[in-house]
Amino acid sequence: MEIIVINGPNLNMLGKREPEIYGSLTLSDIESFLSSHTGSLGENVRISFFQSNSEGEIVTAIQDAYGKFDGIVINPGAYTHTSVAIMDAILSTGIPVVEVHISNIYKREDFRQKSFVSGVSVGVVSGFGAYSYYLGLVGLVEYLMNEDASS
Ligand code: CA2
Repeated sequence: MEIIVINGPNLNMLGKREPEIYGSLTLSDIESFLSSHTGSLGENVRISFFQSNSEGEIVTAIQDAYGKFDGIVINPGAYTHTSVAIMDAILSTGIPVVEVHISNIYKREDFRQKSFVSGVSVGVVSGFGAYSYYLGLVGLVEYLMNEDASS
């Protein structure tokens, strides 16, 4: 089972600024944590990573995932709240997606409480810090295993 974890704009700055909101781990720390824990989710689970600050590059990464990846964990960053293009890319590939957020977007400003991605996702994890990525990954693997079993 091939999973890609996609991170959107400014998430490459994790651990460098605003630790009170986004924690002290860097994106590379989070990716290492996920890589070292995929084995416990099943011996056939493999994980890849992609980050971009550009909406178009994220759309292309989602399109390119078609035929290569079984599922996507995505933190679209601020594009969560604005991007019809990312929503359409997810719909166009039909790849199961789990949306994750470090902060609880529903406890923050009004503009963060709208997500274009939630409605095209299998599920959403928000507010558990860096651990949201792991919880999202566990949920996605479970979803894909059940999907396999029922097809
Ligand atoms: O909570 C999340 O994971 C967010 O997706 C993070 C986005 C924000 O726009 C979303 O509303 C919620 C922002 C990521 C910015 O990351 C930074 C990391 C370090 C320093 C500054 C920003």
